Amino acid sequence: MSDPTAPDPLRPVVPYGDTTGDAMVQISFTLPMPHSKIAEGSAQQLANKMGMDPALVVHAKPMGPDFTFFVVYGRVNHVVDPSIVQVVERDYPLLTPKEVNAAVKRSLRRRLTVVGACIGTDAHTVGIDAILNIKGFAGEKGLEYYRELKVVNLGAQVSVPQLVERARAERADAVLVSQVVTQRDAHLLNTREMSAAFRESYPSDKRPLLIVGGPRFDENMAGELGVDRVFGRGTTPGEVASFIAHRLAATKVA
Ligand code: B12
Repeated sequence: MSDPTAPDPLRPVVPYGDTTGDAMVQISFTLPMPHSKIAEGSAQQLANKMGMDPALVVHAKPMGPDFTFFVVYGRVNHVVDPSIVQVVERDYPLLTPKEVNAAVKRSLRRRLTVVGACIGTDAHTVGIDAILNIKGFAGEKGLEYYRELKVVNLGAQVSVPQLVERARAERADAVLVSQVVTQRDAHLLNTREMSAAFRESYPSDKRPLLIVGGPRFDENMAGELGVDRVFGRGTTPGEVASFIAHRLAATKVA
């Protein structure tokens, strides 16, 4: 039974700094200015303009001759309302590898092929490897461990045409794409290019499941990006395998 004296987790809150309800936060940023008192004053001004009052520069470090990194501590005057926050909740059950294998076997009667890659110029392979490689992540084995999954990991800096071509050659059931670099919205542009290419290259009922992941994606953006699911930071292989089993096994059986 839930504790009737426990605070409502969806009640409005302010940040906690030193004491409950003090609304103190700490932010960090870099200004393109050499370190000086004027630079510190400028950092304080920025924090004030962002709604921090008082704002205290607690750390300033020159980053080369022309830049300074700041940490500013201060009070904000905003209250957050968790009851109106929208998040993507997991809407499928978490399965064990054994259960995923059984679901694939039952519904497809063959192994399910997963093709994965980092696309564009992105060379950050640790994330996709955490999901695909047998050694896995956070104590969970990666998709290569699953007997009924065939994993083709194309590695880094794969172009969209190369990815589509390989997905077709492998008859991929699911395509997993990683995007870690977000400079100039590269992750969004590359993902849109990728999903458009798959839509162009496949009839809608034959297209593989498109899954994208990376630490700075907003999981709410799947529709906007033209993919079936977005996974953010801290994703584990089991979550991804369960999603694939849930979506593919469900559609093939239906
Ligand atoms: C290791 C690293 C590198 C290594 C990469 C080695 C490799 N083989 O991957 C090297 C040294 C090559 C590198 C290079 C660069 N890097 Co770097 N790098 C990092 C670092 C320190 C760690 C990334 C990492 O491995 N995380 C661990 C993994 C497990 O986490 P993850 O990627 O988030 O993955 C998880 C989830 O996001 C999710 N996930 C990820 N992908 C997918 C895909 C699918 C399908 C699914 C379901 C889930 C999923 O699941 C994973 C497990 O939970 C980060 C900073 C940081 N602390 O994050 C910077 C960082 C990503 N790098 C950065 C930059 C700028 C670069 C360079 C441009 C630097 C330069 N000037 O040369 C180059 C770019 C190279 C290139 N062409 O891409 C910036 C990116 C900034 C931005 N806004 O885009 C970061 C954030 C550092 C920083 N703070 O500035 N980097």
